[in-house]
Amino acid sequence: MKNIKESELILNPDGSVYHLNLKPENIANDIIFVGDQDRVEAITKYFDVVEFSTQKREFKTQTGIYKGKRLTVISTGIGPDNIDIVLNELDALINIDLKTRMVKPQLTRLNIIRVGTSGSLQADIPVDAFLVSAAAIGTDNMLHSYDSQNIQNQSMNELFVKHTVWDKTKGMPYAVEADNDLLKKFKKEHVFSGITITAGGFYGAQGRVLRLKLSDAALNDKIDSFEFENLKATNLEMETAAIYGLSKLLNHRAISLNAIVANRKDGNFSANPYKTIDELIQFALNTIIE
Ligand code: R1P
Ligand code: URA
Repeated sequence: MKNIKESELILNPDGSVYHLNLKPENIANDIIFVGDQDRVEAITKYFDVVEFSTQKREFKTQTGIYKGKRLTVISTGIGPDNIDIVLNELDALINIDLKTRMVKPQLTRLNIIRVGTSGSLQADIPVDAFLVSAAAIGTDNMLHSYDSQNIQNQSMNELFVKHTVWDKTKGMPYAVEADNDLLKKFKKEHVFSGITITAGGFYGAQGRVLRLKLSDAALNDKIDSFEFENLKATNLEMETAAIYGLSKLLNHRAISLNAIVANRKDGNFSANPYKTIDELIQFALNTIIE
């Protein structure tokens, strides 16, 4: 095996990975992903102790102990392109020897828990609900840079393309499932579950019209009625499919928890999204330590 060149795995002068500014000892094996950098402290304020903090660009990281368990919280910023950076650099921190630049013979698995916000596609999944993504379909193309056909659910891909009469000039959607053990753990009675659609944008890519005409104005209505093996397409956000896809490829476990802040069917937005997010944070933390 050859070592990885400096141009491919870039390290900062202090030996930390390029974008995240982290060294291997700075992270726990259980990592919470959030989009918003201010949400990192909204989580770690519940920790017994915070042992490490850093920030570079939108990537803010804190590691500490919650009720005896070591956890890392990291903000990814918005979108699947950032997930490409975060997951590759986290994996490098634990599975590549940064001194020899060789992949380690013994690989370590991370548990990744996304705590994010999302828009519901279903009238019966109201604002302020919690939702766990049993699977995700990425419409953003990020995963297609990798040899990933084997980890995609091809039957779900095909049905989604057929059902939505997908415009192939946009690139192909990719369907990936959640980690089964984490899904069982987080799928409580009060938590909705379904297929999350991950978009590469917030406005046009999620069917929002302000001043611009959409290329397919009926797309959200077609997505709403999509079902695969008793799972409905439930919500739209911007990271889950990328997290599920790269985690499967790198052999990490991932689950995505969503605070529903918008309902695209009835046009409502949560009256107090920060309260809902705080409740989801507490649910996530207490379920992680179960
Ligand atoms: C868009 O407002 C952002 O909110 C959602 C989307 O996935 C996107 O990142 O997640 P976060 O609240 O975690 O950022
Ligand atoms: N985040 C999204 O990406 N979409 C929504 O509708 C709400 C939050």
